[in-house]
Amino acid sequence: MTEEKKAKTDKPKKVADPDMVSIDPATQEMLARAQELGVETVFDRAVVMKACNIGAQGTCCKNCAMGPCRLPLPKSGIEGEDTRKGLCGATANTIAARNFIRMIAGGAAAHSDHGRCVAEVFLSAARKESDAYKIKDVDKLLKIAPHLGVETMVEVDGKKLDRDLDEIALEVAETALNEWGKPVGEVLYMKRAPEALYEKWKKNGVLPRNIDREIVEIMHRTHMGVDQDFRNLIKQGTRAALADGWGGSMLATDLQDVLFGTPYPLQSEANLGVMKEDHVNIIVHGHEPVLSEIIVSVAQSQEMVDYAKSKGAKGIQLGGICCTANEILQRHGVPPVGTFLQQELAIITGACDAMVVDIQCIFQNLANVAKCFHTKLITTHPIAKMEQDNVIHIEFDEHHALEDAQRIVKMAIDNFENRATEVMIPKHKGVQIAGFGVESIEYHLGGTFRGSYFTLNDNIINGRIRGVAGVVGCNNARTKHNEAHIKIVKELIKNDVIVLTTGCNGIACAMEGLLTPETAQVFCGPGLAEVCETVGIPPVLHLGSCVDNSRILLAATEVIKAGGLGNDICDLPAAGSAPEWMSEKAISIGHYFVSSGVYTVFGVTLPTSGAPVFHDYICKDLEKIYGGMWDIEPDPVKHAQKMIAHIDKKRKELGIDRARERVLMDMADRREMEAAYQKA
Ligand code: XCC
Ligand code: SF4
Repeated sequence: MTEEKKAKTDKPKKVADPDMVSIDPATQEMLARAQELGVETVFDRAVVMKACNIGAQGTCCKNCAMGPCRLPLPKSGIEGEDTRKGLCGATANTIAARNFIRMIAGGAAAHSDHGRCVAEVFLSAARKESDAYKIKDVDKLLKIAPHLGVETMVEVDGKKLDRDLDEIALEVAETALNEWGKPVGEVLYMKRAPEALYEKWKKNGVLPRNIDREIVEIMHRTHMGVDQDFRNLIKQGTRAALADGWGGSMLATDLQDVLFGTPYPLQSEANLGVMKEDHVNIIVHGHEPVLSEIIVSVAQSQEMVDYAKSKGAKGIQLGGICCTANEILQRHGVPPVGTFLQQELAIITGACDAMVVDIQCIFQNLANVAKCFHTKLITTHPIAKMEQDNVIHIEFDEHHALEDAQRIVKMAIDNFENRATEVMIPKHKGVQIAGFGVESIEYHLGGTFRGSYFTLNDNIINGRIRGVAGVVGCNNARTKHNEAHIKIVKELIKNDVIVLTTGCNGIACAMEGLLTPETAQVFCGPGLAEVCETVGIPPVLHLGSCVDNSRILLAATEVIKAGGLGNDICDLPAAGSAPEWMSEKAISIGHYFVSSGVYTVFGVTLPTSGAPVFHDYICKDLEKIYGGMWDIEPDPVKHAQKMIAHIDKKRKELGIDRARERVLMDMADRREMEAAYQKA
């Protein structure tokens, strides 16, 4: 080795500055602790490894072995004709569009395959093949059945009678499963959208035929030498994304609700501070709640609690990470221990006795971190294993789910006494109310006697609520953890925009304490504060996991149905946002929102910047087709302001912009009057 090279390798490894990479004190403390222990995390890797600029621009094609063909945008931009092309002649626009819709395929596949797995468990429950799974929410079953064309009544001797529930469940299960691969027809749930929107999709030829087919067709069309028109490519992206949002994801949400219960608001906490030093800590991480549901019930059983006590623990503390966390939060109040970027940190507390992972958003580095501690890292899904040899695989099967869960919980308890390193759990945690959904918004904003969306609509029309924002999605190690999430949400509620949240944004908001009704008085504009106070809801409503973005679509549809705010989702004073996105799922979600008529702003970056024509097409031209379009804005305040500007534009189009001015004047008038009154 030359002297020069040696000097390079001897240099101390660069690490992240905890205060610079997260706004969350618990994360900062744990990251400092990790560095003290010499355990590397994603934050450190992000400092050492830079992202590839050409990939980030979306203009690297490796769809055949004549490439990778790399087409970076020249620093000075492009004047005149864009002559960049790959070996086959593919333009930057074609390459970026192909890459973009392959991301949609990845995201739609992830959500939808999750949905399929739930549908399979649902079928085995309907067939009564499993002790662990039963139909829990009959109301929801009866509510979704008609959307799948399943009769809930039967005619016997000329009389209409309620149909047998088992029969309904079985037909729902079979029809639902068929949605993935049926040979003819279209995805049934598309008809749940407002009629105007459905007709728009039909006219543009983007109604998905079945869920799997649209994903497969993306892989075909983006294969070397097939579809080479970015407009036609994104059209297929639209079909697949719609099959995700209104198909796979919506079915996942619905069937999970029927199996495990429709969420209703409940209180919980969030952040690493929910872990307990004197308890057995079991953390479930990933997305599919089918196993974690059973783990929750097993861990809460007296038998297991007693067993934990026999091993010297005071009890069992469950926690979640990512969307598995959101699933068991919204149905059982189990607290999330953190967002996506905190997964390694949960182990570094030294108090995580088992981390049980299923699918999606799981760092392979968890295995390397777990090696430094006593933590048992358990993979549970046949499609998601890890190569490291310290990882234990306990394959989950719905037919012996109870035994699997018992084995896992017992393993965690037995591991409690193996804790070696000094435990360090940050104290920080936030209180939250979570578990909102289409049904509970109806209940809360409709009042006890009038369960409907009229009250919400009234308050939007009269301007107390300026508009509705869906703020969702991941963390991204290329940007400061949670900073954009929190700044954007605060800016929105300050301007009377009510926020619906899911995914890691929901967890971030919970950690910051934004999910409590009390927040309204501190951070909200006067109109939204008044509504929140009157009905007793937080200004930020947590609607669940990533697949539960389908709840936002349906809530928007309910708002249209209640009347007075147009007849299509694109008429609503509403906008979408993913401040710190990173996953392919986020692109699929973003695109089904755009194609459903929602102006959707992403933070960080968009992998389209290297192909200006394609970029403009999805950020401008799509609005003319679907009423929604993409945008990118890394600056959090500007990001929120763009959403608000869009909301105001829609208010104006609806002719309700003046109402809001009046409301604000009313508030000022009232204050003046109050001041005068007090002086008198
Ligand atoms: Fe994963 Fe769903 Fe993203 Fe969080 S938000 S990082 S996808 S867990 Ni959906
Ligand atoms: Fe290059 Fe075309 Fe092959 Fe892509 S498909 S790698 S652009 S030759």
